[in-house]
Amino acid sequence: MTDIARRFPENPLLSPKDLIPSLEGLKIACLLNPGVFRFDNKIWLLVRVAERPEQSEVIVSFPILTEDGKTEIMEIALDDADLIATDARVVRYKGVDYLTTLSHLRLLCSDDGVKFYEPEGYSYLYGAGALQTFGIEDCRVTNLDGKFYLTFTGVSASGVGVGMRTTTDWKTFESAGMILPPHNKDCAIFEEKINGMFYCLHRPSSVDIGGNFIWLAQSPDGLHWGNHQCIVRTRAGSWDSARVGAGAAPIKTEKGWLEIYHGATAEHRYCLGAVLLDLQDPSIVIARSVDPIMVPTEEYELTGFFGHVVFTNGHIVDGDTITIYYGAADEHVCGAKFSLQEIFQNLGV
Ligand code: MAN
Repeated sequence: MTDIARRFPENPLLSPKDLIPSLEGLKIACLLNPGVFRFDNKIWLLVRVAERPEQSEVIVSFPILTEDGKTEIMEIALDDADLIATDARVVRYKGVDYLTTLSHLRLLCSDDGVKFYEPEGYSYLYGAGALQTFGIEDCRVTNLDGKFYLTFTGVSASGVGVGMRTTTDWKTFESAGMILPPHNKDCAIFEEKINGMFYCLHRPSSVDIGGNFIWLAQSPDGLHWGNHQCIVRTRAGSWDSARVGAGAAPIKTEKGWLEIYHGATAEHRYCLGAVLLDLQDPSIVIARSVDPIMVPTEEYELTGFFGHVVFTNGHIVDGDTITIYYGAADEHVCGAKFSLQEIFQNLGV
């Protein structure tokens, strides 16, 4: 038994029907991949809300943002010879790639970690400017020295990169623009500095030579990143053969920094595994899961907007228990608990 996740019996915790769309004329297609943090004695999710108009049988339609923040709807006839629509998530039209949904981020909170609600007085976070016109996605939330660092995927026709905003009160935000240029995503900043330096994991994609690997970078200020090192590569024939990417910020343990990451095959099956990094020098990989710690097995993970996916970018830690919140089939938000000791067993440490 390699799947050691204890799924919440209440799963899915949140589904598209549970929230109202941000705009009249749009429907929530997916609710997924939340960043997770503690604040004000509550557990919070910063959920990715992916929207589009109700779809018809003859046209595909999706929202995009203008550079000054207005929402426009693109409509393309499904029989248009210039349209390639084979992936639920992306379409290609006249040689340009578009996302089929537009994502923003929304705050929800909970007292028990199971029932989440939208608190009053907090705004939605939308894509802003030329590099986020196709939305913002999959935010990691790092709490470092009393400041929250939000690192998320910013998408536009110029590419997919890592945007960052910071906040201390979740009401006012400072934008640092794009901190890692395309193609890059899955960026998680460590919640402690090491020898005075910020560290992050990130996932550039190299098209011709290389691949979709997890990299480590350092920064003196959290804005300017250098000393990039490739630390986790895909493994041929394995559950993580086509893509690997970091989940949320690494968890500091006595054995090292524990990172829960996702691995995918060429067929787009997403599982979770773990990797243990040296406490003083996180470029040193101490151990890595041979078998995944979580595999899509439940109905809500196998079928949905994009099936056979478990994907996490947020967790909370309480002693031996790690509670991850995860996107299931790119459509629902679910929860699962892991024992740290059982993850160490999976890692053989
Ligand atoms: C991939 C998927 C999508 C996502 C885009 C852009 O296609 O992860 O869910 O919207 O990349 O990040």
